[in-house]
Amino acid sequence: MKPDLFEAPDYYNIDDLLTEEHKMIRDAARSWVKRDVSPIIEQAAQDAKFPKSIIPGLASIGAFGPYIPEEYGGSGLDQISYGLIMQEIERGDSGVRSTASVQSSLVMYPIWKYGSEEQKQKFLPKLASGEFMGSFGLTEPDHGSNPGGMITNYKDAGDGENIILNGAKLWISNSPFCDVAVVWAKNEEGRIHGVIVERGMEGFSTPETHNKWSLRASATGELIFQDVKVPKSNILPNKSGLGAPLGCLDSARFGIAWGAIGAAMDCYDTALRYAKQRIQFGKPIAAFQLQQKKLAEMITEITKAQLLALRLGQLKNEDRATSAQISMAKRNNVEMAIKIAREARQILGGMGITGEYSIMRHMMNLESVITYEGTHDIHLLITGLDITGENAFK
Ligand code: TGC
Ligand code: FAD
Repeated sequence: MKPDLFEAPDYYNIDDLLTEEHKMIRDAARSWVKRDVSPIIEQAAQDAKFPKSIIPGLASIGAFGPYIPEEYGGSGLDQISYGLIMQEIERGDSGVRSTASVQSSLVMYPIWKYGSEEQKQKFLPKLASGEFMGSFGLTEPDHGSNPGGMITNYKDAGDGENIILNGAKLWISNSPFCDVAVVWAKNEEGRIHGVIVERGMEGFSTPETHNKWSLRASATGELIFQDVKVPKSNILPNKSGLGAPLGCLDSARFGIAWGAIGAAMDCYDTALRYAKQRIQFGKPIAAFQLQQKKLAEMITEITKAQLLALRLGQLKNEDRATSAQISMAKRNNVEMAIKIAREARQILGGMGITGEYSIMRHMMNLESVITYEGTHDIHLLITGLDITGENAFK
């Protein structure tokens, strides 16, 4: 792969709206990605292997629980810092950002928000340091966009101490190597609860899903529960119902809205540099109007997405961001990134399909990003419901 020459576009001087702390956190993540992710990520994707060697680095830049309070091992940062870290990581690779998103927003967040003090003390510091890695099991083979229909369930073991968990989750990021899984399951009354399942519990297995053309540097798999005995003390006590997992998704979708900007910036920056250097018909291809149209539209869309994410971050810092606003940003920014990846690929001609450049990897990764955490269609329907009051899901 070519050396990482990334220079971040900031067409509207958005840096002026960030604090010195924001910029410091962002720049630390950016340097780490250049030094520790860029040199290895193409090979990891080609080999379809999550590079576990980067886990300590992710912890060191605050990617595991950026906004979780320091007393639990988190970094105690604001939401804009969280977004900027996700942007920089996804600039490197969406699969690496996935690992961080799941750990922070889908594993640490529910334990922090819905867990008991004992659960927080037991799990959060180890998750923040990367000693424990987590996964989040909501999707099932027959329940993707409609998680409320889930069939994974538990019943009382009758011994006063345990529950018995049965079911299966599919498409689970980090599952093949997770130490703990936050699993959403129905109790005997059909109410959804979060349960912390730990590796080693009998009847719990995590087979890997192979042959993916997307997010190849992220490990994806199943979570299978066959009469797994789980202590009742592992049930998250402080929130139940579908709103509990959906609340976690709000936090993860926010991170994706920022992360997608990173992937788009990398594609744009690569294509711009290439267009200035590649000579055809005696001129750099950047001098042709057709290529300028692509590049000009890319920087316009990136700038709009940056402003959308920043405003959402401000609202989230004030605890005023609605789920529907988060959906709009996730949907818009991922679509923006995937379109830019496709156009950028064309600017590189044949070179664009090789692993010498990051663009094709970003493009394939974004096919997952536009589907997970709520598909492109589902987020449109969330906006539709919000503005019309009419539910078009069912
Ligand atoms: P609905 O009746 O609308 O809602 C049920 C309850 O949930 C509440 N709620 C929310 N709460 C917090 N945040 C949100 N975003 C919420 N959306 C809804 C709602 O108020 C209600 O509460 P209550 O108290 O009245 O019961 O539910 P529905 O069954 O009609 O479904 C709505 C729908 C389709 C929007 C929702 O289910 C949905 O978002 N579907 C998409 C599923 C999804 O996003 N799955 C993601 C799986 S995790 C993943 O992909 C990780 S990838 C990670 C990575 O690698 O980065
Ligand atoms: P379906 O729900 O079957 O949707 C198929 C199509 O139908 C889509 O185009 C959808 O938009 C459309 N559709 C569905 N319902 C409607 C409707 N009401 N109106 C109009 N159109 C509709 N899940 C987890 O729980 N944890 C994870 O860590 C996780 N990681 C993932 C990693 C990867 C790489 C991938 C690909 C997925 C991951 N997922 C995870 C699952 C992901 O959230 C689901 O794939 C996603 O929610 C869509 O579900 P589905 O694939 O079952 O598609």
